[in-house]
Amino acid sequence: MPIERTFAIIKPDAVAAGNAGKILAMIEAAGFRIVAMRKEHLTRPVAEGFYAVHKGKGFFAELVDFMTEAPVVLLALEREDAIAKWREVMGATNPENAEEGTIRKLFGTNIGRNASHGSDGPETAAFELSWFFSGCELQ
Ligand code: 3AN
Repeated sequence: MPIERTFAIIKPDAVAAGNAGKILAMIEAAGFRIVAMRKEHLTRPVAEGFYAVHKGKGFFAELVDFMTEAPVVLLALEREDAIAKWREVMGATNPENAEEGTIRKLFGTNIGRNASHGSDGPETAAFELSWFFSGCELQ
């Protein structure tokens, strides 16, 4: 498996609840190198642009409201098979369906307030990494 990068967010619910440190420890325990990391309170234009593929869906406004309600932690992660592995560590989108021991099962509340984000494929990862990090930060 090749070394790959993915983009992750520790979402507002998890940061506000004081779970960012526990999630970072899980990331390192799962063998990821933290390439870049920044805490930021997203503005609406930044969140809307990031989630542009979901524009027009019923939950779009709710998603943007949630993602801008409090600071998040933005991460560029690297390891073998990073995209699939990070989605495995996060668990299913809906915490109710997530495996025991996953981030969303441990720290998520519902399908919207689900503690973490991860890219769903190589093109998405490239777009999402470049949306938040410049080349010189991704070393
Ligand atoms: P994932 O983040 O697991 O790839 P997607 O791509 O289906 O999941 O959803 C994108 C984001 O939109 C997720 N972060 C999720 O929390 C949110 N979302 C998806 N479905 C709903 C919904 N029915 N209500 C509220 N938020 C949703």
